[in-house]
Amino acid sequence: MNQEYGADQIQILEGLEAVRKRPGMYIGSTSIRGLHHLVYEIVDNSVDEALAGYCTEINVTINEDNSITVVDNGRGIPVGINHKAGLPAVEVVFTILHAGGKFGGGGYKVSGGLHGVGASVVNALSEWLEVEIHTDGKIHKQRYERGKVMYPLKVVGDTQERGTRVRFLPDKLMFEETVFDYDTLRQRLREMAFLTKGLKITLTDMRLEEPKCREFHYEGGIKEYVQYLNRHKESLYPEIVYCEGEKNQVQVEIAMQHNDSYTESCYSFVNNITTPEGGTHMVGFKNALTKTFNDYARSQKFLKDNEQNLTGEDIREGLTAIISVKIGEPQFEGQTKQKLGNSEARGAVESVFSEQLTYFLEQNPNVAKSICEKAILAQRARDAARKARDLTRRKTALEGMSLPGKLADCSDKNPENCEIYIVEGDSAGGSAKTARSRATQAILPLRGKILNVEKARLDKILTNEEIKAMITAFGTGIHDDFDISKLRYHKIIIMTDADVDGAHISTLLLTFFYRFMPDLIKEGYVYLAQPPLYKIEKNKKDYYAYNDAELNQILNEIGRDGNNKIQRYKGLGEMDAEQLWETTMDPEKRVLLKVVMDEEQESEIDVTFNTLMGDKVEPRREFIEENAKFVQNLDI
Ligand code: TSJ
Repeated sequence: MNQEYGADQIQILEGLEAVRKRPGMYIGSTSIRGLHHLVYEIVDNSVDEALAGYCTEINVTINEDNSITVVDNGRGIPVGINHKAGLPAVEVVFTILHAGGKFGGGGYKVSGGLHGVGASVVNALSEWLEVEIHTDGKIHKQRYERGKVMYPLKVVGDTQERGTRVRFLPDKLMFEETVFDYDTLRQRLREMAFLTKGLKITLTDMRLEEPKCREFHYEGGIKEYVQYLNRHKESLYPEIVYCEGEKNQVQVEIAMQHNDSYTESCYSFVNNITTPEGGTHMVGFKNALTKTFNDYARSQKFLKDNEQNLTGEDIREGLTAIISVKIGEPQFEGQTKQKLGNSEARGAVESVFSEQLTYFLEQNPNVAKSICEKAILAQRARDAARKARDLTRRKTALEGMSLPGKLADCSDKNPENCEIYIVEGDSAGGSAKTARSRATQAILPLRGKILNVEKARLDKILTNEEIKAMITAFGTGIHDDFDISKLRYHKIIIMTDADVDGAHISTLLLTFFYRFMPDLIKEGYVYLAQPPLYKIEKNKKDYYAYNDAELNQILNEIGRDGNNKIQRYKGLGEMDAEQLWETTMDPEKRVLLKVVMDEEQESEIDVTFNTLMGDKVEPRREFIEENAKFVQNLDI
């Protein structure tokens, strides 16, 4: 190896050793989530090249050996010598830890895109990494192993193409898991494509016998994103409100459209990174939206002089929106650094959006009128809801939180030990009450279908008996009053029949939790019980199967002959208390599925729920079939 190389290299290796010592500090975690971050870290660099206007296509491949290849058709990472480091620029990118930039404050990644400083971290955490740059007719190549340079950058061939190719294999010593999930990458890459209009991104999975390939390419960018998010809903008007502009070096892009539901789905991004807690850009958007609509509604006399202003919530009822800003130096705040802090973003969004929205409303009076009318209806419903809520609040205050009559509560008062089974139907509820372990298991039977909260206004939801019963049983309150420390049970277990209706009820309940008490799901308190589908009786012994594969397995084990009696359970009601206990409720034997939610993919979860709840039947079936994706296997 080249002599002059030595001195510089030692220093460099020290840098990357720090990453290998505390990987979580640099990529957030060493779980599967951190593993996927490696890919985003590399792809971000190609997206930056696209934003700079030099790259139109990015190809991501999961190779057979679980390594990842990212190829772009940009200018190629510069191969010339960087004079400060005395090394080719590409080597600097992969071997010098960039202390500032992305890895500010708390030490973990707070900003993507625009700077491209994460490649060395990926390199440090890879068993090996190879980079190939195609430029000026030559292919330049370098290989690293666990961050160490294997040979100086060299020319390995001729090429007519232009661009950068990186292939890396995550280091098994550094990650709890090293198998990439196709769906996770697919969702994030689709999001990136929506956020970067015109950019074509492909994802190929070579691990399968028949490789899977998807292409994401949206000329309309976030306009198409809004269309996509609303795809299973009835939109209030055909147009997508869209605006784009720049002020004080903040690039602003907004797309929005109302649908006929009552829930708000506004998602914000900074430099293509989602900000689930919003921040200044979101505040700017909301301020501008509220003010512009109130001004318009007054000028058009939709609101009379003696009537109250519409609130932001009224105007955002049923709104799907994407707010995307690009900033040179984003500042992130909040515990999880998911909230934008830059004050200039608020002003920039407010000014760009107000001006263009005012113009849009003047040009599209029909759209403006539909939105105003919906907001005014929302305002009236809100008044009615407040009255209903005040009534329930006063009631609980007077009666000292009386628990619902149908609830069979448990005797233990320590929430950590307690579980509540929410059971479909009175008859199954009865069996569950007999079967349960009284000390720690409470039973709340629900009658028939529960209200679809996606399709009802707040006043109706809050007066629904089943919903009121759940709220009082949990003890947490809802919305702004929600207080998770008051939760009376640390396991909320949904128990429904193992059929399509049962799945539908489960998802109605999950939707209610997701909309009104999302922390229950985020904190991992919600579970689905798994009743068996079959009972097999042979020689006085009972076997239970939870799916068809298991049934086959059991039959293979015990022998397929005339002595088998197979019963297919059509509902919980067909089991007696003892069977219900044994198969579904006994903590020693039961299977529970934990409902999980990936906050980074919040917009996707939203869609998944909506898909199920919407009017169109086809996507609903799809969802039920895919239902398992929502949940993780637990305590088998
Ligand atoms: F950083 C990296 F290694 F992770 C990486 C960077 C990975 C991949 C797949 C692509 C890239 C990348 C970098 N693609 N394109 C670029 N472009 C530049 O680095 C570049 C090229 C030219 C100039 C210039 O000013 O001439 C500037 C830059 C930043």
